[in-house]
Amino acid sequence: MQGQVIGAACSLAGQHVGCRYGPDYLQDMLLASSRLKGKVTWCGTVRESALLQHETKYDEVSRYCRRLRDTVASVAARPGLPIIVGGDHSCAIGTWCGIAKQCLGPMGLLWVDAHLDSHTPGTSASGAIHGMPLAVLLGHGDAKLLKLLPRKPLINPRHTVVVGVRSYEPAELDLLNQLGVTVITIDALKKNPYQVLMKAYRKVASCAYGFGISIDLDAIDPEDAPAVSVPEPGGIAGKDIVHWFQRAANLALTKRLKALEITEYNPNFDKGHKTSRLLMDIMQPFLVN
Ligand SMILES: [Mn+2]
Repeated sequence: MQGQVIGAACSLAGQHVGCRYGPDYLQDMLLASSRLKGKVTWCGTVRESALLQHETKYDEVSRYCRRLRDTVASVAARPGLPIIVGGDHSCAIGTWCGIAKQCLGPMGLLWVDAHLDSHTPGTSASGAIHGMPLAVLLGHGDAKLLKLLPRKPLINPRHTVVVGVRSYEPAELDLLNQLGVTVITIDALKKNPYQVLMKAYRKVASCAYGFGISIDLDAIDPEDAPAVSVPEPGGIAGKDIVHWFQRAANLALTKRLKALEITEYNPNFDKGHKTSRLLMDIMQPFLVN
């Protein structure tokens, strides 16, 4: 399938401005790549605009996510696989609200991340909105962000799995447990990563309304993916994640895949294109079927 790539050049909800430059950098890399030649089209980049007077961060992030949502929805209405490259992970609110317009009910979501991203304004010490998108998609959080959702919850908790987790606060885990979301910590992957990862994938992909994949690059070990704003040691090995998606992309269930999102790429921290190459390795198997 052809990849229809959208850049989500946002960093306001994160902790490093560098994320904002990820999509421009990746656009050059993707379009120059011989192995992806003819397989991807760059459909444009959604950029942040300046903070208006009296606006809060929630206003601004919701304004940005609304624009991203509408761009993603128009790309998703055309043939091909929408691929969203971020940007801080708050872009997931815009991405999946846009994709949801193609689904008849709450979809499944595979959330690959070192963190749970399930804070609400009441539980977050930092107030960083990139730590909240999964809670919003499940219907919990700031009212301005929730207003963007075409249905609530946007995703089905029974077909939502968070994978690669190793840094979180108890309140986030409580919320996900209460909603029935499956959380797979990095320790649970150690013994037999493929078996656990494929089981997680099937659980998400078996959702009758389709499913999405949202990857925060910090799920991967910083040795293999250094270009992230919040590195957490001891992550999923780069080769394991590539192998996982190579196998998963071949499953018949993958026909239900609505979009792929890869976030938190911060080019300032990359080492010799290590992370951007890995990002292309992750994307590639979904483009040949
Ligand atoms: Mn994240």
